[in-house]
Amino acid sequence: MKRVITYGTFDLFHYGHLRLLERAKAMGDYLIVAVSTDEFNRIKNKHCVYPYIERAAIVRAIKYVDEVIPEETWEQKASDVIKHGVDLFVIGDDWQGEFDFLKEYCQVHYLERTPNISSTEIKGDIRDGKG
Ligand code: C2G
Repeated sequence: MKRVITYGTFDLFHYGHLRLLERAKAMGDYLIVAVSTDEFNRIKNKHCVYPYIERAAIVRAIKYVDEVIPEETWEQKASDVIKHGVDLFVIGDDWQGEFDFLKEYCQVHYLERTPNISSTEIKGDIRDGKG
């Protein structure tokens, strides 16, 4: 059974997130998603609309997702890969090259980011009364 892992904030869950998870699952048999905690998002300087408990619940409800774990630090990826017996690390290509160090532990693949959608753009559209 090929085990895949990916990481992200997944705030204001949208089609770009869904396509990432769909493609990540299609590359294996079991998909673990590490969802950034509120504390880690502060480290990432990422302001979220939804708290971790809600973002994790939404991701857990996605049919492509088999397990959700918290992402609390930048440094946890290698130990996660080992602890969870991960074969493949996947993330959007906005991170191209950033996680190549994980090739020591598992396969690494960057998936094309879905254009023209992001949590930031959604917030802006709502603020501007679009849609
Ligand atoms: N994504 C995508 N297309 C979009 C928006 C996001 O494919 N239009 C992907 C991102 O590339 C990422 C995942 O969806 O793989 C989650 O995106 P974010 O919630 O923005 O996650 P990010 O803040 O990039 O956190 O340690 C890694 C970080 O936690 C990643």
